[in-house]
Amino acid sequence: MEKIELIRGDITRMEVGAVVNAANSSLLGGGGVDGAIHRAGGPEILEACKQIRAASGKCPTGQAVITTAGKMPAQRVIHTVGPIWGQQSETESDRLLANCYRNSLALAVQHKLTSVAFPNISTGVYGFPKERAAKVAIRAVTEFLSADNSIKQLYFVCFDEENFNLYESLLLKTNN
Ligand code: AR6
Repeated sequence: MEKIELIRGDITRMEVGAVVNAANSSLLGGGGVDGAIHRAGGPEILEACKQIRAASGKCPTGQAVITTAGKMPAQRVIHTVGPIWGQQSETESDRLLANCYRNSLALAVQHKLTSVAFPNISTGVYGFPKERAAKVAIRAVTEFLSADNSIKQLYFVCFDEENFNLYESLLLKTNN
């Protein structure tokens, strides 16, 4: 799938329509990529998240919401909440993680954003096995992109080497 590109690095530097954040259901920030995004984008992002909280409450697992990207080069941030590994069955975890990718892409389409950068949702603090998560992510976005023409470029931005290597070999397989 030539619309998918693999990158090793920091997602906060991506010049894209939307950077996806691996948030928690409070939407009020945290560590990992969430902390990095709030630091890089500045307080405007938290302000926008607080407004969403006030209007709509917590964000359920698998769902996504959109805010400003503050000072980051991206246009918007899409905050999605990945499943915590061990809190539900393995198949339910897969389904919820796939929902994160699908719902984030659907929100990007709704907002006419044509490029999206994803971190490796749930594979940090939330403990989702990395290879399993990569397979779910690749399948979910590939299915979405084959049915959609508006997203032109999708980036998997891997921060750690293990995820980068996994995606590299799995994406090679899906291309051959
Ligand atoms: N750019 C890209 N990826 C990153 C960056 C970065 N700057 N920093 C970390 N990662 P995690 P989760 C990768 O723990 O497992 C937060 O506290 C990291 O290597 O950020 O979904 C939230 O508030 C890992 O592969 O998210 C939630 O409470 C991936 O991002 C909770 O953590 C995801 O790791 C969510 O846990």
